[in-house]
Amino acid sequence: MNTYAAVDLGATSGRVLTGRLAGGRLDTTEVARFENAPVGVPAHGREVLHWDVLALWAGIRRGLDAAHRNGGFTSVGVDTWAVDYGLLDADGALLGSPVHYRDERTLDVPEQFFTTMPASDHYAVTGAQVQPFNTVFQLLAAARTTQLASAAELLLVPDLLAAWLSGVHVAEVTNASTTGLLDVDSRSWSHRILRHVEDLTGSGITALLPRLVEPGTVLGPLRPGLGWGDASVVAVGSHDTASAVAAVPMLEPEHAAYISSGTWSLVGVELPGPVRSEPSRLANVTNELGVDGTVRYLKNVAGLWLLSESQRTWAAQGGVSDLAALLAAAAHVPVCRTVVDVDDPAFAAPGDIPARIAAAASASGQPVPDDEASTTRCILDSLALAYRRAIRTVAGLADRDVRVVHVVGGGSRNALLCQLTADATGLPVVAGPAECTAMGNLLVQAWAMGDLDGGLPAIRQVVADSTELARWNPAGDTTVWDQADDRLRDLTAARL
Ligand code: LRH
Repeated sequence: MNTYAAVDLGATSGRVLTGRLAGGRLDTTEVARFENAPVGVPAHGREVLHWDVLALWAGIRRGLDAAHRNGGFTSVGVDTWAVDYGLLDADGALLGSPVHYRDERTLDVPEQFFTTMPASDHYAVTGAQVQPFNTVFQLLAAARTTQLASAAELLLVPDLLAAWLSGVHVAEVTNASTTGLLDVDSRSWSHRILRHVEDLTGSGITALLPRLVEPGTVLGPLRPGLGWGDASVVAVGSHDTASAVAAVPMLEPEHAAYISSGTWSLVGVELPGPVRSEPSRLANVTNELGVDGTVRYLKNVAGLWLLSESQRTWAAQGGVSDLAALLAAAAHVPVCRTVVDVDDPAFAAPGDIPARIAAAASASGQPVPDDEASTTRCILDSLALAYRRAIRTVAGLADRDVRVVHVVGGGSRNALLCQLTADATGLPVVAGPAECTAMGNLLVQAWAMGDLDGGLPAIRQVVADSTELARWNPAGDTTVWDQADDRLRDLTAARL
């Protein structure tokens, strides 16, 4: 029987899990978990935020050592967050640690880029949302320094790690679709966009990019010498959100919306093809590529990072920072007393989120959350409201009749947030699995290794049969949410 190993790296932690299929169920075991902490390094006259990719590689090696000792594994796949990359020289040596997408180097780049190419032209090709951190903007920022000049190859982070495991250099397409360089129709690099970026930067970006592969491609055996045998390295949905969406237990995908709830909340629907209408572009909805030829039509909404970053602040200040205690206290705070726009750029950078929330509340004339409980409640109410808005936007633009909301990822364990999401949307919420990303990673391997037939429906059936799902019914009356939404609309309009 095959054993699959999933390397699943999130923005705050990484883990290695193993999984086996037995009787139509997936049994998983977490064999290692390690921290993923960004590191600031002085450069260009400021502090540049990097990922510590060598520490991550060390954590992965420890995890796969443990998996090897616990009975071994026959295949392995890697997924991580999107958009970030490492540059390699002509000998394959890594040129510095990848820059973190939350680094500020790209803040002014999209605006400049769109003076050279209409945003509607870019969206017509890529279907990609505009986020300052998209790879295309990172490359334009990198081109202001000498960084690109010595590079021979660019590998997105999960592809870099898969290359270190297998020696095979590719770009897996689900993650490549977050770069802003891909043609979403043909699922291939867009030569038009690449030529444009080359003209702007004077550097040969096209030559840096490896060949694309679809998820489910077996790249080859592990490099000899790693000490874990000759397991196959599989390109899974290497974008963590693609792996998560592949495993959302949607039994009727055409009537379901999903929220992949972790550091970010990725809120969307699954479609057979992209939507690139003008209203879709203006709503900044993205068309990311999914497993099995699908499109993930979704919006990036801020996520539980707002809460974890607040917990970090409270811990440093000697306040209450335990999640269970915070949620228990937040449950007693009246609903929607204070709501903020969770996607306000003011909340994007690491730091004192509670102070920024208090400032936003005060600036908008709402009660100022002045303790941990009321700040936590403000974050959760505001997230639920943002989910409601994103689901309505996405469903409207894709002409979908959404009847159920699936919440997966760490946030699916947050009972208060799930109930608030049901109440705000007026829809039932099905919560779980929490380890959806890792399950999607493992089950795409099962599919690639020939152990599972039937693509996504088969993967989702296994997830549904392997997980205890929780169901949250909406309260019914959404008046308080309608009013809060009006209030927030005014606030957002004021900001824009
Ligand atoms: C979630 C995620 C998301 C991206 C962001 C950079 O982890 O991959 O889908 O937009 O990180």
